[in-house]
Amino acid sequence: MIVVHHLNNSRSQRVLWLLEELGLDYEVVKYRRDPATKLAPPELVHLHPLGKLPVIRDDGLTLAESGAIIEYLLARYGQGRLAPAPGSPDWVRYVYWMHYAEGSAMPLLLLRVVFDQIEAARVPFFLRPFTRGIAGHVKRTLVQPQLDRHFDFLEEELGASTWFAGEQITAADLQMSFPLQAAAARAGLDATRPRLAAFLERIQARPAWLRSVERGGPYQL
Ligand SMILES: N[C@@H](CCC(=O)N[C@@H](CS)C(=O)NCC(=O)O)C(=O)O
Repeated sequence: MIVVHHLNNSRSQRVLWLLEELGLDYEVVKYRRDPATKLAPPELVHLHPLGKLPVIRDDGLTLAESGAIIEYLLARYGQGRLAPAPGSPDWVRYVYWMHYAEGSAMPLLLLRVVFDQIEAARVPFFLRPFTRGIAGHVKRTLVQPQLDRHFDFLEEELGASTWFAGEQITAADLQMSFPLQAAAARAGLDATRPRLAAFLERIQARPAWLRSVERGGPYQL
């Protein structure tokens, strides 16, 4: 039986979603973020040295990294579902978006979260103008312009096809769900990018997505 170690409000939601799309049996072991720090519980290092989720266990294997988990599950159980035919033009786009999600989008979004935290940090009053000023400046001049450029690019790409890798939903769309949901929750992605807004509505209306939220618990980024 596949076991998914799942953290609330996190990337591991897309692993549950994938398993629901594939109609596979699985078990969920739930962990909760610390309400103050938002970090995962420290005992996770016994599961994987990096202490991050998702992690799955399957047939004696322990595997971390959501992209690797998705590729593993599809290779082992996908039977050709949720991926374009290898070598096809859609497949090249599929590979691109599978990597883009964690390789390009998430680092920038994390930067935004870090500078938001620095801006809001409780520091001695005489330091506040400096921390706020510097964080605000970096966000305005460096982080947000980059994010906006990515949002424009993504909006444009969804003009070329219904899903990120063609006319059928693929695991690349599942992998892209988290950065886009995070961007909508925390980085200014809104209805001014209507294709991205429609993408988010479309995925969150899928029966398999809704079942994954029932299994994993409330999802609120
Ligand atoms: N690139 C990794 C990132 C894993 C990751 O950072 N997971 C977050 C959840 S979204 C986590 O475990 N955060 C809790 C913590 O850092 O303590 C993946 O895609 O699986």
